[in-house]
Amino acid sequence: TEKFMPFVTELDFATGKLNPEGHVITRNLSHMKDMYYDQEAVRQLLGQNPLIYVVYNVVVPETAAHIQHCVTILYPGKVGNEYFMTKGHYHEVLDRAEIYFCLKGKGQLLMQTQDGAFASIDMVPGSVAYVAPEWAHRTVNTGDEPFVFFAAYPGDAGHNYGDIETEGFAKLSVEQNGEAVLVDNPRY
Ligand code: M6P
Ligand code: ZN
Repeated sequence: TEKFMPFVTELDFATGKLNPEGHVITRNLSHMKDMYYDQEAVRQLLGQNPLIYVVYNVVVPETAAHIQHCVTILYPGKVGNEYFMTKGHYHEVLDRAEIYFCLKGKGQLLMQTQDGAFASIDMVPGSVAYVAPEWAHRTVNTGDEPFVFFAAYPGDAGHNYGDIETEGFAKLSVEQNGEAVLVDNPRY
């Protein structure tokens, strides 16, 4: 069999973009409108349909031998009081872990398990967070500039959005008096 050849991707620290860009995923509000709590605020913003985040994925085979890696640029903003966030997911192969490395901006990494545990980690440039096996993960931009982080995870992990699309996370990250706070998600 042919050897898979080593290669490099350049990450621009100023913008977070990869070169080559790889597989690019863009998510606007319309792609995740049911995931925000304040549905009246969603309706008001949908005309404008803001870009919430972009993921640049280095393309490697989706097998356990490989390591998927990507950069996410999560833009600043809110839907009502709730900060812009990623959809969040469990891994399809549930016990696959992940590493998040914050390069720019600031945010929160929200995590939860199927048996009801919840955890959050504040991310600033230099924070290297370990998403342990079996924990769902979502990021939130709590700052006023793009929150940029690099992620790496086993090639066969996959993404399972199912549980999260319907119930969300146990906590919402909202602005209260200029501060980011976690409150119970009434829909959870
Ligand atoms: C990180 C990684 C990716 C993920 C992306 C966006 O970069 O965890 O695998 O796709 O965040 O998150 P989501 O897929 O939950 O929208
Ligand atoms: Zn993941």
